[in-house]
Amino acid sequence: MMSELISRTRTAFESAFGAAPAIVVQAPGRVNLIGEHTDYNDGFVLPCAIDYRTVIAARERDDRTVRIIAADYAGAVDEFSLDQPLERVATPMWANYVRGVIDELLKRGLPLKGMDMAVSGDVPQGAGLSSSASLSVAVASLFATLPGLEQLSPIDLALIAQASENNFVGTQCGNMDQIISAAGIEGNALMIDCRSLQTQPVPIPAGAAIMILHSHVERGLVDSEYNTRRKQCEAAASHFGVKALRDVDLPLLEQRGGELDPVVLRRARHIVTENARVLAAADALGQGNLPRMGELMQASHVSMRDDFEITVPLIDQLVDIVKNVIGTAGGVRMTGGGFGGCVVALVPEALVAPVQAAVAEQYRGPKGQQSTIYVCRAAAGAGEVAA
Ligand code: GAF
Repeated sequence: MMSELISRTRTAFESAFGAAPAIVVQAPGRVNLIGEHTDYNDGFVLPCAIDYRTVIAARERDDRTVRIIAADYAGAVDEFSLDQPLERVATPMWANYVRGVIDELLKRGLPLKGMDMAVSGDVPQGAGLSSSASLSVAVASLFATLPGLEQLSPIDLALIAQASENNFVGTQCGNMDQIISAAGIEGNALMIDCRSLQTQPVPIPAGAAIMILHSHVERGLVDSEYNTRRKQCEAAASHFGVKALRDVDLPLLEQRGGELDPVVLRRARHIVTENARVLAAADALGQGNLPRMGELMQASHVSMRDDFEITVPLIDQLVDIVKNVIGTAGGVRMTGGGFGGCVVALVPEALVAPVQAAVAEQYRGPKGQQSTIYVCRAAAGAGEVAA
C-alpha cells in the first residue's frame, strides 16, 4: 500500500517537474486508543500511528521558490517565495498546512531552501484520523533533511507542525496528533505525557487487531465545540488555581466540584478521570490485558458521551454494535475530537470478521451508507523513505 502511494507520488513529481525526486518522506495519520481532549490539558494520551500516510516527493531548487503539486487534487499547484511574508490563502486549504510549517521554520531563523514538491496521501480525510497533522509533519520532516536543520528532533518537528496549525491555519489543537505522527514506533502505541513531552512505547499485543470504523457522520461542529471545551477546561483549572487540569485529582474535584458550574464540573471530571484511565490503559496494554483495556475504553466512551458530551447518537450506536460482538474480549470507543468521525476497536484478531459482519448488517450512516472499516497496523512515525 505504501509502495503504491510512493510510486504515485514519484510519478506526479516526475510529470510536474520533469526529473526524478531527490528525496521522499512520509508521515502517518493516527488513531487514539484512549485519552481524548487530555492533550491540551497537559495530560496523557495513548495513540498509535497508522499505516495510512501523507507522502511527499521533493527536490531542492537553486532559488528561493517553493512549488507544490497536490497529486490528489488533479495536480493543483501552490507557489510562493521564501523571501516574501507568507499569507494564509482562502483556498486551497491544503496549501495553508504547507505554508504554515514553512512560516514557523522561517520564524525560527532556520536556513531554508527552495523546493519542488509533489504531495499525495491515503489518510481518510474528514474522518478524525489526522490527515492534516500528517501533512504538516511530512512538510516539517522534509525540510528537516536540509543542511542546518538536522538537529531538529521528532518532537521539535511535531511542535513546529502544531504551532503552524495554531498560528497559521487557525486551529486550536493540542500536540497529540503531531507528536504521534512524528514519533510513532512500529508495532507500538505511544503513551505521551503532553506536558513533559516524554513518550513511552507500549506494544500492541500479539494477536490484537486495531479496527477503525468510520461512522460517516461529518464532524461539522468540531471546531466551535472544540474551542468551547478548551475554554471550559481552562475555566476549571483557573478556578482551582492550577496551570492545567492535569494538576487536579479526583478527590479534589469531588471535594470542591460543587464550586463549579455543573457543566464545567462534568467537563473537568472527564479530563481528570480520562488521565487516570490513560495511565491504567498503558499498564493494561503493556501486559497484553485486552479485557482490562476494554473496560477502560468503555469507561472512556461513557465519559465522552455523558460528561464531555462530544459523541453523537450514530457514534454511540456504532460503539454498541461492536460492543455486542466483542463483549469483554476487547474495547471500543469513539476516537478523536468528536461530533462524528470514527470509532476505534481493539479486538482479538478472530473477532475482526464477526465485527465486520455485524456492522455491515446493522449500521447505516446519515445517508444510509455502511461504515467504512480499516484494519490498521501500528506504524512508524515520519521519516525518509527510499526515493
Ligand atoms: C483533535 C486535536 F487536534 C488533538 O489535539 C486532540 O485534542 C484531539 O482532537 C482530542 O483528543 O484531534
